[in-house]
Amino acid sequence: MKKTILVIGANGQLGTVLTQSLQLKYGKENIVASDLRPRENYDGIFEILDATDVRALEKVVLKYHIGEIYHLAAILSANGEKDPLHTWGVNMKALLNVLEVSRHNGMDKVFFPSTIAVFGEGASQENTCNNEPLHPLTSYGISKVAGENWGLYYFSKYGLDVRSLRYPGVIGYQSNAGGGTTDYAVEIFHSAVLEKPFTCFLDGKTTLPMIFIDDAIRATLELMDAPKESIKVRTSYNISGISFSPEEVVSSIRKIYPNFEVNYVPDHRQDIASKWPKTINDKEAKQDWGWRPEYDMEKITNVMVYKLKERYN
Ligand code: AKB
Repeated sequence: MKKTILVIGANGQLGTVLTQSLQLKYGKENIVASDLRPRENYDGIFEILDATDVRALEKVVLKYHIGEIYHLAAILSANGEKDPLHTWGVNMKALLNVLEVSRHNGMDKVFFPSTIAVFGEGASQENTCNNEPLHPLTSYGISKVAGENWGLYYFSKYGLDVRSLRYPGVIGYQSNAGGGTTDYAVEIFHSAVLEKPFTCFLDGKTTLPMIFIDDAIRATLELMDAPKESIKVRTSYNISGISFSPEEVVSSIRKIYPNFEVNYVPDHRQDIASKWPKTINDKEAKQDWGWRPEYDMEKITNVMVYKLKERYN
């Protein structure tokens, strides 16, 4: 059956690639991309939309008979700490608008991204399980924990089919990351390919969970395709890709660029990263809808270098 899908935050790191994958899967005419600003050279339906404006959101939903929403827009961890109350306000308002408009307009499904930033005080940092305590120490993390619980609430109270993943740091070549604590893992590849020295804002030994963009997109589509009865976690699913430290990604890059220069100047983002998990246990995602990552360090490095070389040459 044909359905029209709205992607909110379509210009972001995930949104850019997700809109393309959805266009391939469902046809260009069935995907409405939206963001605060237009996207240059976008081939498809695009709407300027601020999801904190509930009327504007409902107008787009009615105009295109939207049946499914991917709500990706949010202020991320590092940027979020510049003005924590603003971050809370924007992230929560946009999500609650999406949930309310969805419930009143008979939405089939809603996707809401969560994050490893939901973990903090009191959670094990190794092999962190889905049901570890959630006491985050960033405004972004707090808004995502609340968002997960609102998802569960709308599912339990109104039967709205809200689904969610806790993304690790996403590594992709298509667009830059923006405002996150894991952004170094994207920026480092740009410096390597441009043969420029790189200053890393995290300490070289800070291991964090990461995932390659293709795995992240596939996980999203697999979760959304899974039969309703197999979705047992209605807050959000842990998903694991690969875990590495800056020193490990540097060793991998040096197999291609042996003279790649890196120095470590940890800043405020180090405090955020130090409280996050190092490795993730994603047993529920594996059991419930068959999640399996495909990209390891070597494969990620090779694809990133190949694709960025293509872009810069
Ligand atoms: C960030 O660093 O804030 C994000 C995330 C892990 O959610 N990439």
